[in-house]
Amino acid sequence: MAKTMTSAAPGKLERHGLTDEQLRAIFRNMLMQRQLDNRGFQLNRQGKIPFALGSEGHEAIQAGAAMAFDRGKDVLAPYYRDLGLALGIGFTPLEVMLSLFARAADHNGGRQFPNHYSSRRIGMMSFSSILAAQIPHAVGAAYAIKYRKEAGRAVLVTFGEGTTSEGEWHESLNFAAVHALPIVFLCENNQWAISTPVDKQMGQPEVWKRGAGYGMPAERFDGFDPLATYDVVRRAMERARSCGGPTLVEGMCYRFLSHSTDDDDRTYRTKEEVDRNRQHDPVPRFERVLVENAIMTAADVDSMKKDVLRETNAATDEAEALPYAPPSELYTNVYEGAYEPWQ
Ligand SMILES: Cc1ncc(C[n+]2csc(CCOP(=O)(O)OP(=O)(O)O)c2C)c(N)n1
Repeated sequence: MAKTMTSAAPGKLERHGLTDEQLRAIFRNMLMQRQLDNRGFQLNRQGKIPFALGSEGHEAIQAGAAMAFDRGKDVLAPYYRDLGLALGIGFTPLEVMLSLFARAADHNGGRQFPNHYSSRRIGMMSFSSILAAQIPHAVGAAYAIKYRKEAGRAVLVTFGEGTTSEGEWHESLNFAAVHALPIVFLCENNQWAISTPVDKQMGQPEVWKRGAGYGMPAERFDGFDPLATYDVVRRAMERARSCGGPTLVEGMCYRFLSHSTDDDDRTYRTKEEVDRNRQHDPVPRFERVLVENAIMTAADVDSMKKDVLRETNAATDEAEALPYAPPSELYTNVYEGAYEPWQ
């Protein structure tokens, strides 16, 4: 498969079969991602939550990839920056807030790291903080799908480019290729791994090129363009679902915020570099595409933004008002039975 960089210059609409409604859903996801991201950082600075991660700059790649996911059939093995993928396959803003506030009603009972969701309901495995830990799990799920002959299902696994230096990444790609598993490896290349830039991470800076070494098709695309992302991920998922084997795809994007609320990116990269990349911000860029192609009017965009803010505020207030898990449940699902470590 050839390397492709699909252009999404404002004014040009390559819709890849998506309806107007689906295009608007992608845009709403991108707006919601950004709103929730900013809310997480605000809540952290207000001292209300201990930690938040930003996916700013990943909106297009995640909203586009989520549109290629078949809900109820496919399995998502995400990484910690995948807010938009989670939202795009059916996770709700309230569920996001329950995780950030670590409330008892959270799927993990408020015990996971904030921003680390999971949901059996929508086929989403638990987010991992351990780089690449999700990748052998995803390959295992793909192996199970093949073993049970469940054609029509596939696994989508995601990771940053820094994670491709981990041993599990290489072992997983090799195993998936040998067994022709139904899986898509999606690299969200935001060009930084906390403070490590790509040129200090790898000798071959184009992750997709490693696909050839494992004997699987690979493709690189413009990850600031949700429709180019959709096109590439959809083709790869269809290939996986129809027993065609694994694919490695790499979306080029940029991390606009610090790695998390725990670091300050001004200590390792210049403001000029961030500003330069901001000029290609995928959110206003896709807004222009939709307005110029009469998919939405400026008034529609304005009303959608207000609606997203309203929903974010309501989810924030609702989650904040809910209780933490009671101390008596500290060891629930940690130790079997009534055992308590101090006994
Ligand atoms: C096994 C392991 N090693 C190191 C870390 C610390 N760590 C957390 S995030 C990160 C950078 C990962 O970068 P990348 O995979 O490019 O994803 P990004 O955060 O840029 O989206 C590192 C080194 C970790 N969590 N797990």
